[in-house]
Amino acid sequence: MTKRPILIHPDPRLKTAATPVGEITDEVRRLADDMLETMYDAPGIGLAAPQVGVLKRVLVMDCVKDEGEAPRPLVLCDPEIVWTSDARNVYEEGCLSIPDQYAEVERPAEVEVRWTDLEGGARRERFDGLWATCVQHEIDHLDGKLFIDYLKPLKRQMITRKMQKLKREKARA
Ligand code: K1U
Ligand code: ZN
Repeated sequence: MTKRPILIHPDPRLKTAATPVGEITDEVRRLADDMLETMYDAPGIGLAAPQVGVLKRVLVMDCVKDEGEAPRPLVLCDPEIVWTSDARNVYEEGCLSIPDQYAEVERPAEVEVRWTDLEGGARRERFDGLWATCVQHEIDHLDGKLFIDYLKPLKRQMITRKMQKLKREKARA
């Protein structure tokens, strides 16, 4: 397992729709392993392949919060939302590609998702709470969408400028 660098917004790869993985190969399994290592190290509760510069439809997540509870790493290849609840939920989201910036985003409270697992099996599960928020945030990444795209233009612009400054400073260091 290798930790990979996480792209920081703005980057054209974060605005590009990723392509389906199709068949599960060793390369996809290696990518998923690296993404889990990168996510846990960050630390984060989710990560999508475009965030590590790979434009493939793969995401990982683990929203287990309690210290005493066993981790539940999930790898979703080619995920599709097949049902959303009418009920909606507001959560203050963050993003590993937009460090230290948080904003409230409203999304469906529950979603049902279909995906392919690392053994090539078809999976389907209903998510709620933080899991539902996280899986929608990660599928947005696969479609080239960021949580700041839900914000008013002025707020989005302000965050983008902060990130440009951060990237300039990092490049100089
Ligand atoms: O996709 C990402 O950038 C990861 C992001 C996922 C996410 C967070 C909040 C709402 C929706 C999706 C993160 O993991 S940001 C870091 C974070 O939320 C966190 C970090 C440590 C402990 C608990 C949460
Ligand atoms: Zn994100």
